Amino acid sequence: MASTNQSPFYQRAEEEFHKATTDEERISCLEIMIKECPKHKSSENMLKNLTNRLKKLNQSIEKQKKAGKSSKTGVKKADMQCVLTGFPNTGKSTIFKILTGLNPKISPHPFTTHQPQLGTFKFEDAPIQIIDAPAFPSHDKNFTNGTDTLLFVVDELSQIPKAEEFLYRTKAKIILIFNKEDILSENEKRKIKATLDSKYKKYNYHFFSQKPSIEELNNLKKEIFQTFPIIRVYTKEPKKEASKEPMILKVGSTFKDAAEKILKGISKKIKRARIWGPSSRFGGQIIGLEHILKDKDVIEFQTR
Ligand SMILES: Nc1nc2c(ncn2[C@@H]2O[C@H](COP(=O)(O)OP(=O)(O)O)[C@@H](O)[C@H]2O)c(=O)[nH]1
Ligand SMILES: [Mg+2]
Repeated sequence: MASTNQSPFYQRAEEEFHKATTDEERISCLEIMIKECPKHKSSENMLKNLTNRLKKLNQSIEKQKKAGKSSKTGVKKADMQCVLTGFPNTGKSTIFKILTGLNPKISPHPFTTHQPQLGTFKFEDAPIQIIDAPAFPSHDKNFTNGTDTLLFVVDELSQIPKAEEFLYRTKAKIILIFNKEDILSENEKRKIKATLDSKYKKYNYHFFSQKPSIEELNNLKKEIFQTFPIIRVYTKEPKKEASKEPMILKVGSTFKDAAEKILKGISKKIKRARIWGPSSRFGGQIIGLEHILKDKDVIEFQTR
């Protein structure tokens, strides 16, 4: 692949492609290369070549998945996952502790977090997985590129442009957390806000500090929750209460998707299904497998 005359992003992705150690990394590089590759006649072959490689890698990953091998991070990804990311000492581990109640190492020395730490917090009744991962530049690209939502923690504006080189190829939604609000004067905070609103408009930002009020904490949780394209669906057995813990499904999921998530193959054995909640015309409506569910639906079904 000749990379001369390609965009800097292309060249960078190509470099990283050659250094990549996992198929996931190779795929994200190729996706950028394909996006950046000029779409005219003279690069047709090159584009084809890239697309073929991508296809093969995707197939190989599918195979690995079927064989039950986990990805390189060694972390089983939950339905909703977010990763704390940013430079050392910005307060990531402190936020992890506040959200999860777990005790990671917190210290004024940079790079205290060497191993990713895994935790969970709840927004309302839905569990969200959170990972306190090593700081830039020793971050794990599989986390920053592969997670659903990045909590990008900064305590200085200058960290934003510096981080972009680590974040440019992530597929995750990003919430920028401007941390250590407690040490900012009103005037400093106002200036920072103005810069975020003008120069860094693409980020949803959130001021935070180590002693948040219940309301501030809940607002952060809610904002994180809202980045996930999911719905919560509850199951119930006839004449019983609905489950307290929801199932988490992608937006647009059908009743069949829900049933299959409970038990693979079960949808073929369903005799009757009923629904209550936002997607039902009336409580207890009988539905078919293709019925599209909405957030907070309750489903009940009997099998043959
Ligand atoms: N003033 C202030 N200091 C904080 C805050 N959050 C964390 N720190 C301090 O910043 C340092 C680094 O925190 P840590 O959570 O280990 O950062 P990490 O390296 O990003 O994980 C520690 O000395 C913390 O006590 C905050 O909201 N306000
Ligand atoms: Mg840390």
